[in-house]
Amino acid sequence: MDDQKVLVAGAGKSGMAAAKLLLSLGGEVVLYDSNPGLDKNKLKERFGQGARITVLLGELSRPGLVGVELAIISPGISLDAPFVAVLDEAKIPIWGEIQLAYHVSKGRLVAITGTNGKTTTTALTGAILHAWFDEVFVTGNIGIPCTELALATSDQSVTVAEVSSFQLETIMDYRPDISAILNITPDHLNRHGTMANYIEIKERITVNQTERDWVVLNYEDPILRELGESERLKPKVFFFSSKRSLPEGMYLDGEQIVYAHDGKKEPVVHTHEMQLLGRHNHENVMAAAAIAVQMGVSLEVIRRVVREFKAVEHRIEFVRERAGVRYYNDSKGTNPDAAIQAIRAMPGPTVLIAGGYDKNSEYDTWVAEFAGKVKYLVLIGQTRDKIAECAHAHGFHEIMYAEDMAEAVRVCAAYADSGDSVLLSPACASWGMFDNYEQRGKIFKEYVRNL
Ligand code: UMA
Repeated sequence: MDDQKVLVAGAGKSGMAAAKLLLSLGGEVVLYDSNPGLDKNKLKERFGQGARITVLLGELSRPGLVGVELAIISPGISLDAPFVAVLDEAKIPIWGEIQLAYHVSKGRLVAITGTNGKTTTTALTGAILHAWFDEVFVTGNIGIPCTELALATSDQSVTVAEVSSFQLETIMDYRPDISAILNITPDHLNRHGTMANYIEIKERITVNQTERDWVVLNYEDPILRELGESERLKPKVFFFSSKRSLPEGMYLDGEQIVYAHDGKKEPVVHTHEMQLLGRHNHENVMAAAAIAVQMGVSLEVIRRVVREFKAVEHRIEFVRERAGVRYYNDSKGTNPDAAIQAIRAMPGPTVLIAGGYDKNSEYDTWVAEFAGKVKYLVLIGQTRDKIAECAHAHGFHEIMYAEDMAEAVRVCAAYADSGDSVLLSPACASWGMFDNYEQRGKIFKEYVRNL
């Protein structure tokens, strides 16, 4: 990498971290962002005086690529973006940001993907491994770019990475020692086009794995069961199940998580001891525990950390109780499937805030979950009409519109009775009204705390 001239596409978190990494390796960087409104000088200043970096904004043309040997692309950028054609034409190879991090990282790698639950599972796996190993890094889609921590890794370290389909789309030889796919349900179809394409990209987490490696898979997800039983898969398979006992693997027996191996059945943890709510969280715990046992962590340590572990921010996060109403922030519920899990996890009648940016999702299965649980639906954002239409078609008519989050929270506080829950779980992305789901969740919490 030293001395190479590399184009880094995207000046967000990933692009900035990738550029810094390349510069510390002795390379030269062309930082490119399609947004012409960014401030070139401010961006350059963030790399310090004399850094070998050029910033290009707006449209990318061939002259800007002179001497460029490699391009590193940020996860949020689709391969259909117009400038990618310019890179292709110039025959410049394109690596994803996680591929660059992999290229320079040392030690063992655990990579976790899935449509939902990956942030919780990554954080929990990181916490368990922290309690066992000296050097553990938790990174990736969870919010810390892999390239930010790559140089800190060592032969002894363990990296736990949350990886999204956006990141997996542009891997080359990325090979985790242990991978996990938690579930695959429709999401990001506006970017990936078809479900078949989305599945293929998610399954790429295993493509470079060998017989020495492991993949942890959800036995109750038909796509993943088929993958686990297929000839094309090279790594060893560890299944977990929330519905049936397995001869080998991790499973839920009533309310007890059990680890079955070598003819033994060992209790891991009882769900009542956990602070994480909902069946989907039991699956996340099983996946994290499965990874940890493969890494040699004792069941005693796994049990202790699982008992102490609290929900990650924005994932069915309890905010406060006011006038007998409990408020939950599930801003990370950015697709219908994630939002279903949140509704199921609610203890009783619920006033739900939903809506946002349209990712071409279908809302039928999510709306079907409302029966007997959701009292009122408060809609915000671009998808308001599409969701309202779908809800009416399913016989759900208790719908209100709010112009912004402030109004949504006010409406909920007015309509919720003591014993009810108010849940922000939008089933949609945040874009259009907010910068990202974190900002949406923080704003919700602020309004709730100020009630
Ligand atoms: N940009 C272009 N051209 C384009 C599109 C975007 O230049 O065609 C530029 C934008 O102008 C912007 C930059 O790219 O300046 C943004 O890059 P990015 O969208 O990759 O955002 P980062 O800040 O680098 O954050 C990314 C992940 N974002 C996405 O995948 C959209 C973060 O995941 C991740 O935490 C971070 O890297 C660190 O690894 C967020 C996310 O929404 C949380 N992920 C999706 C999800 O969880 O569903 C996949």
